[in-house]
Amino acid sequence: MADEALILTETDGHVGILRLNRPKALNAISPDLIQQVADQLDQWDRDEQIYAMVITGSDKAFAAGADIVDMAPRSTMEMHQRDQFAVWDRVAKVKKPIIAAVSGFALGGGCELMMMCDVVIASETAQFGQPEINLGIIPGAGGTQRFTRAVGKATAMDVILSGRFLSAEEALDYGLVSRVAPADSYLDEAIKLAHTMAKKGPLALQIGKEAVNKAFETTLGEGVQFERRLFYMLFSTEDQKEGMKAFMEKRKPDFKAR
Ligand code: DAK
Repeated sequence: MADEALILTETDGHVGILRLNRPKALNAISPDLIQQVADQLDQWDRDEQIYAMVITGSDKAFAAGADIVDMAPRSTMEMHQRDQFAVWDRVAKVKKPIIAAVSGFALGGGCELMMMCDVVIASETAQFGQPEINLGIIPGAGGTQRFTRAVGKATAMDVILSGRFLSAEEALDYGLVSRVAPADSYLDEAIKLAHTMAKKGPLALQIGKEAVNKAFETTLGEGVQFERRLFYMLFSTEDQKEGMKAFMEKRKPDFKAR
């Protein structure tokens, strides 16, 4: 029998939906799995018909971390030679918006993958953590940085140094996720949000994502200058002309990603 696919994908209008599919291992992220995720997201990023993406897992686990069984025997040089960071980093470089629809465990690399997305919609059953400390390591795919930027130092230290999990409600309070939805509708809500985004100007979506992400990389003054240049740039697009014309003509805009 052929191996089960590690990811399942579908498109719904202008939205790409990717499901992590190693349910028996709680979607533990093996090198092959993250490679396939990055390849698929890159493909949709280049696809002119896709405007927004959703990543999800199973109801029990978004992903319980990088694959511990795969990592356990590795030497320092093996980890170095495989340079797995490069493939993880590709997820954070996707230009189009990505919504994570998270249920059950989002731990370690699973939480890090989620934090590379732009919006997180959590099921009320979701649990979040960076429990690498239990394994004698620390987060390796940006967890110490992105988790800290999301929740602040006090909570980041509490969670990362103890290995404890946050509930969905805590994650919402701390700003790690943007919404909590009932267990039977979190995915629908994420897809609905992706469709809402997909109705906007696709170029403005990408530029808006780039501008918000810049806030984590620069000073306020430089960030505002960066925003201003991107703002001017959008006045060279047909979508800006169409968006403002449609407003004045009291009709819905017909954006063309041009
Ligand atoms: N890796 C491999 N298998 C895993 C796994 C993981 N992270 N998490 C769960 N599984 C497997 C279990 O071994 C078990 O397999 P079988 O025994 O059935 O064969 C199956 O999934 C079901 O798990 P449990 O029986 O343990 O289920 P429970 O409901 O009792 O417990 C749990 C659920 C999530 C609390 C528990 O499974 C657990 O503690 N899992 C490990 C969580 C964890 O420590 N995560 C952090 C892993 S370290 C890097 C990039 C990223 C990273 C590192 C480097 N580079 C770019 C180089 C990230 C590192 C990590 O994420």
